[in-house]
Amino acid sequence: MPVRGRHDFDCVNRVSGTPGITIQKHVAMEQKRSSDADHEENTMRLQKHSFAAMGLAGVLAAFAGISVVQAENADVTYKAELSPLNSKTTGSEARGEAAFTISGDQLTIHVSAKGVSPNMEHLQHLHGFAKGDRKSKCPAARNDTNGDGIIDLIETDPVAGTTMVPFHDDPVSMEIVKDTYPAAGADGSYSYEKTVSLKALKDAFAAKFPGQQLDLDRRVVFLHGVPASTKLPATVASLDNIPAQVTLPIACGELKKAGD
Ligand SMILES: [Cu+2]
Repeated sequence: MPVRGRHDFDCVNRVSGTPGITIQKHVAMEQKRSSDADHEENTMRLQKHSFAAMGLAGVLAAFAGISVVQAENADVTYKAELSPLNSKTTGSEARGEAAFTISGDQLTIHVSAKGVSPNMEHLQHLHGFAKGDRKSKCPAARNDTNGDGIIDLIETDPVAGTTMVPFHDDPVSMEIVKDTYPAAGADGSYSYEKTVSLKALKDAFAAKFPGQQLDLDRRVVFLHGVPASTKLPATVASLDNIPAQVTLPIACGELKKAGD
């Protein structure tokens, strides 16, 4: 089978420093193998190449007209591309992606970030308007209303709204002040993933923001935080007694339903 032959080549090539010799040996061995052994090997290869296999399955299904059925049962995903904010202050361009995948009652929240201050926790939230049906936007330079060169958390309110859902170890708690937000490694990156009950989160959301629904496609995701040692002008505002370094917005992205 030509497809299997191709996989053999790929696998050997990846693990071998001298692909030419190994491939020859491999092919020779392969020819001697019984069909049982072949079957077992094929199963392993299929697992290794499951992405490729899924891609092919998807294409085949589309041609067979099964795609319509798949679309009805498919997961719904909302995504935001996170772009840097206040990079002059942070000294690096924080970027990333936030994805919310709904599958039945399961909502899986995934945030990946890079270019953030290393070795520290980063607050990350869903922000939005607690009143009306306004769509949030990420702030721009013009939202630095006091002209101190920094868009602080309070200055994001008029365009993005308020802090709504925390992405730490327990989003359903809706507790914003918590020390279980993800921490970046020494390389200034992190990956956060949490699955919650969609119903539980919707209920908690409605209880905290009466008259509002989660409405992911009109919300934004913010990442926050620079090291405590970062010098900030006294004009940089924060929430309550939280140091401005902790809440400083470093990246933002507007959520869109995937495929829209
Ligand atoms: Cu926030």
